[in-house]
Amino acid sequence: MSSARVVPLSGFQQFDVDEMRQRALSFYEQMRKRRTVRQFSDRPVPREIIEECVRAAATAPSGANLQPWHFVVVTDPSLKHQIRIAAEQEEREFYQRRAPKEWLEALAPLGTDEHKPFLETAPFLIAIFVERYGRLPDGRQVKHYYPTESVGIATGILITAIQHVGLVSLTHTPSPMKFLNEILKRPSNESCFLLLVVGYPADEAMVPDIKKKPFEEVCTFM
Ligand code: IYR
Repeated sequence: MSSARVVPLSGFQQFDVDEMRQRALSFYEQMRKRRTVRQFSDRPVPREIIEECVRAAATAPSGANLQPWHFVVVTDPSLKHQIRIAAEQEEREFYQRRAPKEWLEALAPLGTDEHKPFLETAPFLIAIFVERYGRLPDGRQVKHYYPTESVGIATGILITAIQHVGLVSLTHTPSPMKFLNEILKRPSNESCFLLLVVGYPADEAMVPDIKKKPFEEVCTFM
């Protein structure tokens, strides 16, 4: 017999098929407008907006419900400055030396380079950490299951929530990201999954002219 403690499913919403169709369409219409933005305004965003978005992210399903994530929301200008300096140093290495030609060619349509001023301009940097394993108060390790997948799902929800409230984000992946553990004082069982830059777009923001693959290419019904 299962030893799971269960409660009735509550809060599940059902809609008639016409309304489902309408909702599916309008959600798609909203999501297709999402663009990754690299030019941010310094216009402030109330902290509670970001807090609710992170709360939404932390509802994500996770391996054995162990919730192997930690979100560090950075607003302090001196921390942002340190992050920018360290990220640009890694990125210079990447663009000038480490990146193979093939990778640079794949990035060319995005117009990215080692300059990351948005790390100081945007009001929020959210460093999303994966807990590779958990730690009990006595220091013993707890195995985590599918931590990367779990944090990937939570991050997707976070990006969606940010779009939903009328802000933009940039999924930034300075590589390697170890410096974020040091600057943000995170323990060694955590590694940074992604640095999400969040705020309003700059008035003059431009985005690359890129397209999503056609539906038929990304989905098969069988
Ligand atoms: N981390 C670098 C390079 C970069 C890599 C990928 I894959 C991108 O989709 C975009 C950029 C940077 O942030 O510039």
